[in-house]
Amino acid sequence: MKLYYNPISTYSQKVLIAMYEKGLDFDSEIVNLMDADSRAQYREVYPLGKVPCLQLEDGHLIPESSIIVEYIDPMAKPTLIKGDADERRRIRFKDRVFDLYLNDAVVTLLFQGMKPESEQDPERIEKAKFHIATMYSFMENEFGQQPYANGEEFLMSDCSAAPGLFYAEQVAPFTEHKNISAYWERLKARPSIARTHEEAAPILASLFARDAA
Ligand SMILES: N[C@@H](CCC(=O)N[C@@H](CS)C(=O)NCC(=O)O)C(=O)O
Repeated sequence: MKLYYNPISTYSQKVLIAMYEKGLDFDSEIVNLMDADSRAQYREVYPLGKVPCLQLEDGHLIPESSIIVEYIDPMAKPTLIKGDADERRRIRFKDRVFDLYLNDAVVTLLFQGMKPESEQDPERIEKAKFHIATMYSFMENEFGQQPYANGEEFLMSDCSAAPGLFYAEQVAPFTEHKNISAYWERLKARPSIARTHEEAAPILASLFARDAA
């Protein structure tokens, strides 16, 4: 199987973390989302142009990060979506809210912050800040009671929380939330997550150097 992804993409990082946790072998192709030719070429593979996307040996495509994690979950341990129907629902719920209201909101702040102030969209910024503040309050309470998003074990929901928190350190610091901060320290200590940061670092460094030039 082959993963189309980009190391700095939050949704790609979510899938990479799951892959690395499981130690799965996969081919990969980096899609340069900043480059028009690379994007156009990738749209020949997957017309929506979104990463990540997993391609199976027979050419079949599996887009969407959560669906990819669900697909690879039975392939190797540790299992990332487990328990009875209600426990699985709770894992999927957190996966989804971390995607929609943490990850997307943080990326909105990141991209809006790269624009000159006159081109920023104050309404989008306000909405993103509201989503992040609401998520922080929810997460601070949850992580006061359990070490990981759905209890004692690292699961799919934690794969989803990590990329948003990685970028949140820059645009929506959570240092005042001691339980989220402690959770983030636990996440960063995991080899799977540290590896995604190492892979993203050179691309982020060149991006910021280019912006500063
Ligand atoms: N719901 C999708 C979201 C994927 C997504 O938005 N990926 C971003 C990168 S993090 C992307 O491909 N952006 C390029 C574009 O929208 O053209 C998932 O969970 O995989």
